Amino acid sequence: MSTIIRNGTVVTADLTYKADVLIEGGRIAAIGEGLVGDEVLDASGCLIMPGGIDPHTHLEMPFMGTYSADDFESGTRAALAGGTTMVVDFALPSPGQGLMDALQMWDNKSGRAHCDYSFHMAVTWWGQQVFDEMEAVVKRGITSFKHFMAYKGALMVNDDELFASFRRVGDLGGVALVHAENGDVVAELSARLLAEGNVGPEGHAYSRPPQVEGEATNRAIMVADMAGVPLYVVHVSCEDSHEAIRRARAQGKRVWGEPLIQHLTLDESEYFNADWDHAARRVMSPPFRNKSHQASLWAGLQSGSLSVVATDHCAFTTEQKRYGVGDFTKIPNGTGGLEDRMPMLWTHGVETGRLTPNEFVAATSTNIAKILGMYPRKGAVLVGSDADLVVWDPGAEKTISAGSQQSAIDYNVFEGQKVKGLPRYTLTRGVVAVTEGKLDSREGHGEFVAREPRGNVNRALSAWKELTAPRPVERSGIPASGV
Ligand code: DUC
Ligand code: ZN
Ligand code: ZN
Ligand code: ZN
Repeated sequence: MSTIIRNGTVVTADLTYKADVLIEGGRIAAIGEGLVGDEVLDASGCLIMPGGIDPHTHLEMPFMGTYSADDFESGTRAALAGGTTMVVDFALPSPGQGLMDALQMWDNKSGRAHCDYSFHMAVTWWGQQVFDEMEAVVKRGITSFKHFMAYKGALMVNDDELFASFRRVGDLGGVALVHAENGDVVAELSARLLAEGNVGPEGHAYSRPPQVEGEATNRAIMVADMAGVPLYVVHVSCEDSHEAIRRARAQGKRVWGEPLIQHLTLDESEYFNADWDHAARRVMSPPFRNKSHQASLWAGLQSGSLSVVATDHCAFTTEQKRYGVGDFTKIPNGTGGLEDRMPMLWTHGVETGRLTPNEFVAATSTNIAKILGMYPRKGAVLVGSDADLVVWDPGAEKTISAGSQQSAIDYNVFEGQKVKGLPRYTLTRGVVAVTEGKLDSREGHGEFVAREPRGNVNRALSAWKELTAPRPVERSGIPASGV
């Protein structure tokens, strides 16, 4: 059985052109004119783009005394409904747990996925076992390792551990990821706020000012430079961390930044809403910022200093959020966004003229496929690529509402927002999973995507090698000791 997508315009990260796309065996078999196929999908008025890749999700993750509410089943349904055809989730060993052991847990959970997926491995503690197992993890096709510089007493790693792990990742040809917030300062500020009676959700934002993110981002960049490892900074929310990334890139360092669709479109006023539930539902780390930081993130996407738009999809129900009544530090951190990322970015990015359709494709799919070593199997419209495609209708509109979403939670942080630009069809490896908002996907259809180490290094300055490859200096005339 073959499928042909007719009458559309192909839009990739660098090209826009009229062509039909023929799909056979789950892959793109031909691109051109006058092709024939068994099943015909009409793409009149639509754009044929690589399906979205969300490289930052937390599905069914044990966290802050509970589990995130969307699992691989509901989470990947939400992804497909919004035009995203692949997610990269974080395998998260609890401190002391082996990496391969954690990977087994994520393998088990992900069997229910409706679309393809891969994993990053989190390094939440350090020791010989972690060092040894990292090689086996890379051999399994997982080449990206995440480090939390926050969540003190739980997931956080200290600088000695960060440096050791970064060096190991570099030697294995992988990429280091960081959640960059200064966890010591956050813990200190949180304790003080609580002691002073600031127990509401707005306390969360006060406990994590932009400086804690800027400081940690700068530190991670410098440690990565000394370790020679490429660095990917997740959820860049403010000018302070963006500025550090911009500067590093201008110096030739291999550093990439990932803003989230939430930070691009929602701001800190959400935490001052008089409704406790409204504010708590938006508690995530880093918190939403003011409009000047938002402008900085948009500028980064336009100039290319920021590379990827993700969601950090980590959804909790209202009931779960209420664990934090009377103490904001107990509100499970996280928001949803998987289903809304592409329509929201199209609406606020392309419709407003901030981004071109090609830049939209780069930010939602192609750039991360390259960074993570899975291009052009993913993130491309090329003969031989997986037929993970979205036939995008730039004229289709809807109002976002929890009542009609795939996510398992009872609200949506974008509730009531009008979006323009939606999938007409979403295809996962050639199978039509969504037709004009109607989902017809299959649990278990998703497959694990193994990735190759890219092996690129992060050496900004030629001096780097001299300074970190020490050798003793031959000397004569050594003075007598102890005189
Ligand atoms: N931030 C969140 O808001 N949730 C999950 C983990 C994180 O870093
Ligand atoms: Zn994080
Ligand atoms: Zn995250
Ligand atoms: Zn299902």
